[in-house]
Amino acid sequence: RRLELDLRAALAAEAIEVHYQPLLNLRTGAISGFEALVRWPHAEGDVSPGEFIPIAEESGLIYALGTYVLRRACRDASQWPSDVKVAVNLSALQFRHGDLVATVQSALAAAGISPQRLDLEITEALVLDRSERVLNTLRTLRGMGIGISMDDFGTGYSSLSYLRSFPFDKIKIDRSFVTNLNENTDSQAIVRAILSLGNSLGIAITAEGVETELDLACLQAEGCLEAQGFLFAKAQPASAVAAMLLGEG
Ligand code: G
Ligand code: G
Ligand code: MN
Ligand code: NA
Repeated sequence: RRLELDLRAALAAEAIEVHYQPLLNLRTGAISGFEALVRWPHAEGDVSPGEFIPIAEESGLIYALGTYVLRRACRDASQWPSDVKVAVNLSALQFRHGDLVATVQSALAAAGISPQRLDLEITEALVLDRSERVLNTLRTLRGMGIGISMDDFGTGYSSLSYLRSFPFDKIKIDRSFVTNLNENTDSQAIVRAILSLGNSLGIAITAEGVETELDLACLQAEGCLEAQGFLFAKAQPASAVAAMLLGEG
Protein backbone atom coordinates (compact mmCIF):
# COMPACT_ATOMS: atom_id res chain seq x y z
CA ARG A 1 0.00 0.00 0.00
CA ARG A 2 1.09 3.49 -0.84
CA LEU A 3 0.45 4.94 2.64
CA GLU A 4 2.35 2.15 4.33
CA LEU A 5 5.46 2.78 2.21
CA ASP A 6 5.16 6.54 2.77
CA LEU A 7 4.80 6.02 6.50
CA ARG A 8 7.85 3.75 6.63
CA ALA A 9 9.88 6.39 4.79
CA ALA A 10 8.57 9.22 6.99
CA LEU A 11 9.52 7.31 10.11
CA ALA A 12 13.01 6.60 8.80
CA ALA A 13 13.42 10.29 7.92
CA GLU A 14 12.08 11.37 11.34
CA ALA A 15 9.40 13.33 9.48
CA ILE A 16 6.81 12.09 11.96
CA GLU A 17 6.09 14.75 14.59
CA VAL A 18 4.79 14.62 18.12
CA HIS A 19 2.46 17.42 19.20
CA TYR A 20 1.26 18.23 22.71
CA GLN A 21 -2.18 19.08 24.09
CA PRO A 22 -2.31 20.49 27.65
CA LEU A 23 -4.24 18.97 30.56
CA LEU A 24 -5.47 21.56 33.02
CA ASN A 25 -5.85 21.38 36.79
CA LEU A 26 -9.31 22.92 37.14
CA ARG A 27 -8.72 24.01 40.73
CA THR A 28 -5.57 26.03 40.07
CA GLY A 29 -5.81 26.66 36.32
CA ALA A 30 -2.24 25.35 35.97
CA ILE A 31 -1.15 22.96 33.25
CA SER A 32 -0.59 19.58 34.92
CA GLY A 33 0.70 17.81 31.84
CA PHE A 34 0.54 17.30 28.10
CA GLU A 35 -0.82 14.45 25.98
CA ALA A 36 1.53 13.46 23.16
CA LEU A 37 -0.35 13.13 19.87
CA VAL A 38 1.47 11.87 16.80
CA ARG A 39 1.26 13.94 13.61
CA TRP A 40 2.28 13.16 10.07
CA PRO A 41 2.75 16.23 7.86
CA HIS A 42 2.26 14.88 4.36
CA ALA A 43 2.75 16.44 0.95
CA GLU A 44 -0.96 16.11 0.14
CA GLY A 45 -2.01 17.50 3.53
CA ASP A 46 -1.66 16.03 7.03
CA VAL A 47 -2.73 12.43 7.42
CA SER A 48 -4.67 11.95 10.66
CA PRO A 49 -3.52 9.32 13.18
CA GLY A 50 -7.06 7.93 13.03
CA GLU A 51 -6.10 6.94 9.48
CA PHE A 52 -2.45 5.91 9.79
CA ILE A 53 -2.37 4.22 13.22
CA PRO A 54 -4.55 1.36 11.88
CA ILE A 55 -2.18 1.06 8.88
CA ALA A 56 0.81 1.02 11.23
CA GLU A 57 -0.92 -1.71 13.26
CA GLU A 58 -1.70 -3.87 10.23
CA SER A 59 1.82 -3.55 8.82
CA GLY A 60 3.75 -4.00 12.07
CA LEU A 61 5.14 -0.47 11.82
CA ILE A 62 3.37 0.34 15.09
CA TYR A 63 6.33 -0.98 17.11
CA ALA A 64 8.85 1.37 15.53
CA LEU A 65 6.31 4.20 15.53
CA GLY A 66 5.33 3.58 19.16
CA THR A 67 8.95 3.51 20.28
CA TYR A 68 9.69 6.68 18.32
CA VAL A 69 6.77 8.55 19.98
CA LEU A 70 7.75 7.33 23.46
CA ARG A 71 11.37 8.40 23.06
CA ARG A 72 10.45 11.75 21.53
CA ALA A 73 7.80 12.49 24.19
CA CYS A 74 10.18 11.68 27.06
CA ARG A 75 12.94 13.75 25.50
CA ASP A 76 10.63 16.74 24.98
CA ALA A 77 9.29 16.41 28.55
CA SER A 78 12.85 16.56 29.88
CA GLN A 79 12.80 20.26 28.83
CA TRP A 80 9.67 21.05 30.86
CA PRO A 81 9.30 21.89 34.57
CA SER A 82 9.56 18.67 36.58
CA ASP A 83 5.96 18.90 37.87
CA VAL A 84 4.58 18.78 34.32
CA LYS A 85 3.79 15.25 33.14
CA VAL A 86 3.64 13.71 29.70
CA ALA A 87 0.97 11.20 28.58
CA VAL A 88 1.62 8.78 25.71
CA ASN A 89 -1.02 6.68 23.91
CA LEU A 90 -0.23 3.00 23.44
CA SER A 91 -1.63 0.57 20.91
CA ALA A 92 -2.77 -2.80 22.29
CA LEU A 93 -0.27 -4.42 19.93
CA GLN A 94 2.62 -2.85 21.85
CA PHE A 95 1.68 -5.22 24.70
CA ARG A 96 1.52 -8.30 22.49
CA HIS A 97 4.99 -8.31 20.96
CA GLY A 98 8.37 -7.03 21.95
CA ASP A 99 9.40 -5.88 25.39
CA LEU A 100 7.32 -2.82 26.25
CA VAL A 101 8.83 -2.51 29.74
CA ALA A 102 12.37 -2.37 28.32
CA THR A 103 11.28 0.08 25.62
CA VAL A 104 9.76 2.40 28.22
CA GLN A 105 12.73 2.09 30.58
CA SER A 106 15.11 2.91 27.77
CA ALA A 107 13.09 5.98 26.69
CA LEU A 108 13.04 7.30 30.28
CA ALA A 109 16.76 6.68 30.76
CA ALA A 110 17.74 8.28 27.44
CA ALA A 111 15.71 11.39 28.36
CA GLY A 112 16.85 11.38 31.96
CA ILE A 113 13.33 11.82 33.38
CA SER A 114 11.76 9.98 36.30
CA PRO A 115 9.02 7.37 35.69
CA GLN A 116 6.65 9.50 37.82
CA ARG A 117 6.55 12.04 34.96
CA LEU A 118 5.12 9.52 32.49
CA ASP A 119 1.49 8.42 32.05
CA LEU A 120 0.58 5.68 29.59
CA GLU A 121 -2.91 5.78 28.04
CA ILE A 122 -4.54 2.50 27.14
CA THR A 123 -8.03 1.64 25.91
CA GLU A 124 -10.70 -0.60 27.33
CA ALA A 125 -10.20 -3.23 24.64
CA LEU A 126 -6.72 -3.98 25.99
CA VAL A 127 -7.76 -4.84 29.54
CA LEU A 128 -10.99 -6.56 28.54
CA ASP A 129 -9.14 -9.62 27.26
CA ARG A 130 -7.60 -9.95 30.75
CA SER A 131 -4.52 -11.78 29.53
CA GLU A 132 -1.96 -12.42 32.26
CA ARG A 133 0.72 -11.03 29.97
CA VAL A 134 -1.05 -7.69 29.69
CA LEU A 135 -1.91 -7.47 33.39
CA ASN A 136 1.65 -8.35 34.42
CA THR A 137 3.09 -5.74 32.06
CA LEU A 138 0.72 -3.10 33.45
CA ARG A 139 1.62 -4.07 37.03
CA THR A 140 5.34 -3.86 36.26
CA LEU A 141 5.01 -0.43 34.63
CA ARG A 142 2.92 0.82 37.53
CA GLY A 143 5.41 -0.64 40.00
CA MET A 144 8.08 1.50 38.34
CA GLY A 145 6.03 4.62 39.22
CA ILE A 146 4.49 5.18 35.79
CA GLY A 147 0.81 6.23 35.76
CA ILE A 148 -1.67 4.09 33.84
CA SER A 149 -4.70 5.88 32.37
CA MET A 150 -7.86 4.37 30.90
CA ASP A 151 -8.49 6.39 27.74
CA ASP A 152 -11.84 6.97 25.97
CA PHE A 153 -13.72 5.69 29.01
CA GLY A 154 -17.35 4.82 28.41
CA THR A 155 -16.99 3.84 24.76
CA GLY A 156 -16.07 0.32 23.75
CA TYR A 157 -17.48 -2.49 25.84
CA SER A 158 -17.18 -0.91 29.26
CA SER A 159 -17.38 -3.91 31.53
CA LEU A 160 -16.69 -2.23 34.84
CA SER A 161 -15.28 -5.42 36.31
CA TYR A 162 -11.86 -4.69 34.82
CA LEU A 163 -11.59 -1.81 37.28
CA ARG A 164 -11.26 -4.59 39.87
CA SER A 165 -8.62 -6.56 38.00
CA PHE A 166 -6.36 -3.59 37.58
CA PRO A 167 -5.76 -0.46 39.65
CA PHE A 168 -5.77 2.45 37.20
CA ASP A 169 -4.38 5.79 38.26
CA LYS A 170 -6.63 7.79 35.97
CA ILE A 171 -9.78 7.49 33.88
CA LYS A 172 -10.26 9.81 30.91
CA ILE A 173 -13.96 10.39 30.20
CA ASP A 174 -14.50 10.09 26.46
CA ARG A 175 -15.26 13.38 24.77
CA SER A 176 -18.61 12.09 23.48
CA PHE A 177 -19.88 12.56 27.07
CA VAL A 178 -18.19 15.93 27.60
CA THR A 179 -18.67 18.05 24.49
CA ASN A 180 -22.00 19.96 24.81
CA LEU A 181 -22.34 18.63 28.36
CA ASN A 182 -24.48 21.61 29.35
CA GLU A 183 -27.14 20.66 26.79
CA ASN A 184 -27.44 17.01 27.68
CA THR A 185 -28.79 15.91 31.06
CA ASP A 186 -28.05 12.24 30.30
CA SER A 187 -24.38 13.10 29.73
CA GLN A 188 -24.41 15.09 32.98
CA ALA A 189 -25.72 12.05 34.86
CA ILE A 190 -23.05 9.83 33.29
CA VAL A 191 -20.24 12.28 34.05
CA ARG A 192 -21.50 12.62 37.64
CA ALA A 193 -21.52 8.81 38.02
CA ILE A 194 -17.97 8.46 36.64
CA LEU A 195 -16.71 11.18 39.01
CA SER A 196 -18.37 9.40 41.92
CA LEU A 197 -16.87 6.07 40.82
CA GLY A 198 -13.44 7.70 40.66
CA ASN A 199 -13.85 9.18 44.13
CA SER A 200 -14.86 5.84 45.62
CA LEU A 201 -12.10 3.87 43.91
CA GLY A 202 -9.38 6.50 44.40
CA ILE A 203 -8.91 6.99 40.65
CA ALA A 204 -8.31 10.48 39.21
CA ILE A 205 -10.79 11.58 36.54
CA THR A 206 -9.98 13.72 33.50
CA ALA A 207 -12.64 15.07 31.13
CA GLU A 208 -11.64 15.14 27.45
CA GLY A 209 -13.17 17.22 24.68
CA VAL A 210 -13.97 20.41 26.62
CA GLU A 211 -14.83 22.82 23.82
CA THR A 212 -16.81 25.63 25.46
CA GLU A 213 -16.95 27.68 28.65
CA LEU A 214 -20.36 26.09 29.25
CA ASP A 215 -18.83 22.57 29.17
CA LEU A 216 -16.18 23.77 31.61
CA ALA A 217 -18.66 25.39 34.00
CA CYS A 218 -20.70 22.17 34.03
CA LEU A 219 -17.63 20.06 34.82
CA GLN A 220 -16.58 22.40 37.61
CA ALA A 221 -20.09 22.28 39.08
CA GLU A 222 -19.77 18.47 39.15
CA GLY A 223 -16.39 18.70 40.93
CA CYS A 224 -14.18 17.52 38.06
CA LEU A 225 -10.53 18.37 38.79
CA GLU A 226 -8.78 17.91 35.44
CA ALA A 227 -9.75 18.60 31.84
CA GLN A 228 -8.46 18.76 28.30
CA GLY A 229 -9.92 20.12 25.10
CA PHE A 230 -9.98 22.67 22.32
CA LEU A 231 -11.28 25.33 24.76
CA PHE A 232 -7.79 25.36 26.30
CA ALA A 233 -5.65 24.35 23.32
CA LYS A 234 -5.30 21.96 20.44
CA ALA A 235 -2.20 19.80 20.22
CA GLN A 236 0.78 21.96 19.25
CA PRO A 237 4.42 21.31 18.37
CA ALA A 238 7.00 20.93 21.15
CA SER A 239 8.33 24.38 20.26
CA ALA A 240 4.99 25.90 21.42
CA VAL A 241 4.95 24.22 24.85
CA ALA A 242 6.99 26.91 26.62
CA ALA A 243 4.56 29.59 25.43
CA MET A 244 1.59 27.48 26.58
CA LEU A 245 3.20 27.14 30.03
CA LEU A 246 3.77 30.90 30.23
CA GLY A 247 0.28 31.77 28.99
CA GLU A 248 -1.58 29.47 31.38
CA GLY A 249 -3.86 30.35 34.26
O1 G B 1 -4.91 13.60 17.66
P1 G B 1 -6.13 12.95 17.04
O2 G B 1 -7.49 13.30 17.57
O3 G B 1 -6.14 13.14 15.57
O4 G B 1 -5.93 11.37 17.30
C1 G B 1 -6.74 10.45 16.69
C2 G B 1 -6.53 9.11 17.36
O5 G B 1 -5.15 8.69 17.25
C3 G B 1 -6.84 9.11 18.86
O6 G B 1 -7.59 7.93 19.15
C4 G B 1 -5.50 9.04 19.52
O7 G B 1 -5.56 8.32 20.75
C5 G B 1 -4.67 8.27 18.50
N1 G B 1 -3.26 8.59 18.66
C6 G B 1 -2.67 9.81 18.61
N2 G B 1 -1.34 9.70 18.83
C7 G B 1 -1.10 8.38 19.06
C8 G B 1 0.09 7.63 19.34
O8 G B 1 1.20 8.15 19.49
N3 G B 1 -0.05 6.28 19.48
C9 G B 1 -1.26 5.66 19.35
N4 G B 1 -1.29 4.32 19.49
N5 G B 1 -2.39 6.33 19.09
C10 G B 1 -2.31 7.68 18.94
O1 G C 1 -8.38 8.72 21.74
P1 G C 1 -7.71 9.91 22.35
O2 G C 1 -8.45 10.45 23.50
O3 G C 1 -6.27 9.71 22.63
O4 G C 1 -7.80 11.02 21.22
C1 G C 1 -7.38 12.29 21.43
C2 G C 1 -7.90 13.05 20.23
O5 G C 1 -8.96 13.93 20.59
C3 G C 1 -6.83 13.88 19.60
O6 G C 1 -6.82 13.62 18.25
C4 G C 1 -7.26 15.29 19.82
O7 G C 1 -6.91 16.11 18.73
C5 G C 1 -8.75 15.16 19.96
N1 G C 1 -9.30 16.21 20.79
C6 G C 1 -8.72 16.77 21.87
N2 G C 1 -9.51 17.73 22.40
C7 G C 1 -10.61 17.77 21.64
C8 G C 1 -11.80 18.59 21.67
O8 G C 1 -12.01 19.43 22.54
N3 G C 1 -12.72 18.34 20.70
C9 G C 1 -12.55 17.39 19.74
N4 G C 1 -13.50 17.24 18.83
N5 G C 1 -11.44 16.62 19.68
C10 G C 1 -10.49 16.80 20.62
MN1 MN D 1 -5.55 9.69 24.57
NA1 NA E 1 -9.60 9.71 24.68
